[in-house]
This record gives sequence, structure tokens and C-alpha cells, in this order.
Amino acid sequence: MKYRLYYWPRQGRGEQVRLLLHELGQDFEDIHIKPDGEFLTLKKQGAKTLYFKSVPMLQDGDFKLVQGPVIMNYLGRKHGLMSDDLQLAAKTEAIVLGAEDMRMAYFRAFGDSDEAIEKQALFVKDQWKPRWLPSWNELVELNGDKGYFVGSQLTQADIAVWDALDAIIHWIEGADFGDYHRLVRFHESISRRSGIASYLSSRK
Ligand SMILES: N[C@@H](CCC(=O)N[C@@H](CS)C(=O)NCC(=O)O)C(=O)O
Repeated sequence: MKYRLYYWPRQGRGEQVRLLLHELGQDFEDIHIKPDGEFLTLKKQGAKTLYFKSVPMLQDGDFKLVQGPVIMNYLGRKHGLMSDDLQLAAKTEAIVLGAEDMRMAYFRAFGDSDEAIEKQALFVKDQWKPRWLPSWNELVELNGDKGYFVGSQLTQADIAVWDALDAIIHWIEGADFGDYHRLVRFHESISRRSGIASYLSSRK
């Protein structure tokens, strides 16, 4: 049975899951919900469907799972992207959550109002440059400069970080990789992966 992913018809928190499913070559149903349509119907089904009345929600057979980062780790584990080593697996999950922390910070500055533009400038000055760029850069370096965050092959952490970085460099005024050439290479190499590249070429 195909996976079903329920999320709004925009990138947001569901996009990392779409990217991962495309990279895994999964033929999934990408269900674009509407506030007064499917979302309402799903919410009416109670906590057995949308545990906390939020999306993204992944359906795998009868099993329904919410919380973007947890969905990423579930798929990573299920499709063999994650190490069996307890510590490496935990590190992978920590990086997925780090990407989520950065995503949350950038969401607060999203938009094109004057207030949003001011928040974006603060995000770039107080978070992007001093915190996130050096951390991601060092994490890739500490992993032996293999172009991945954990181990020697792609994990869901790479997709989670790529998605959050990609959103920020596209949507946040003044956010770029600057002199962090390692991150430029990381961004380019993930973009070129076949599943990702073919999805991105069709992404609206
Ligand atoms: N921690 C959750 C947050 C989920 C969340 O807040 N999703 C938003 C959409 S991006 C939502 O469904 N909000 C409820 C609403 O719009 O009524 C996750 O990572 O999935």
C-alpha cells in the first residue's frame, strides 16, 4: 500500500517528508489538504488520526503518524538510511530536530510585511550567521567532510537540513551561505540527487 502524506499545498513543515519520499523512490499520495476540506474531516476523526490536530500526517497502511521530525526518523529507519549504532542513530535524530529548531526560528520571520522584513534582518544577524551557519558547517566537517551529517551515506538528517537551509536562502532577505563553501557544496550535491532533482524540477 502506498504511503499517504497529508499536508497543505505549500512547502512548510511537510516539504522535508515529500523530499525524503521522492528520494526514497516511493510512489506516495501527496494529499494537499484544504482548511475547510480534508483538514476538517481529519480533525473530526480525533486523536487517532491527527493526534494534536496538526499536519503533516503520514499514513502507512493503518498506521497514522504526526510530527514532521518523527515522520522523517520513522521513514529513515524503515528504509535503512539510519545506522543501527545507538549513538549514530541518536545523532541523526538530533540533527533532524536541529533543522526543526532552525525552521521554527525562520517561520517566525516569514512574510513580506515591514515587520517580517525586520524580523528577517534580526534572524540573519542573531541566528543565521552566529549560530546556524557555523554549526551546520562544523557538523559536516566533523563527519569527515563526506557531504553528509552522519556516516558515509545519506540519512533523513541531510534531507531535513537541506530543506530548512533551502527555504531560508530562498525566503529570508539577506540569508545566504556567505563563505561557507562546504554548505554550498552540500546544498548542491543534495539538489543533484536523482529523486530530489526530479521532484525539484516539477515543484511549483
Ligand atoms: N511539531 C509539529 C507542528 C505541526 C504544526 O503546527 N503544523 C501546522 C501546519 S504547518 C498545523 O497543522 N497547524 C494547525 C492548524 O493550522 O490549525 C510538527 O513538526 O509536525
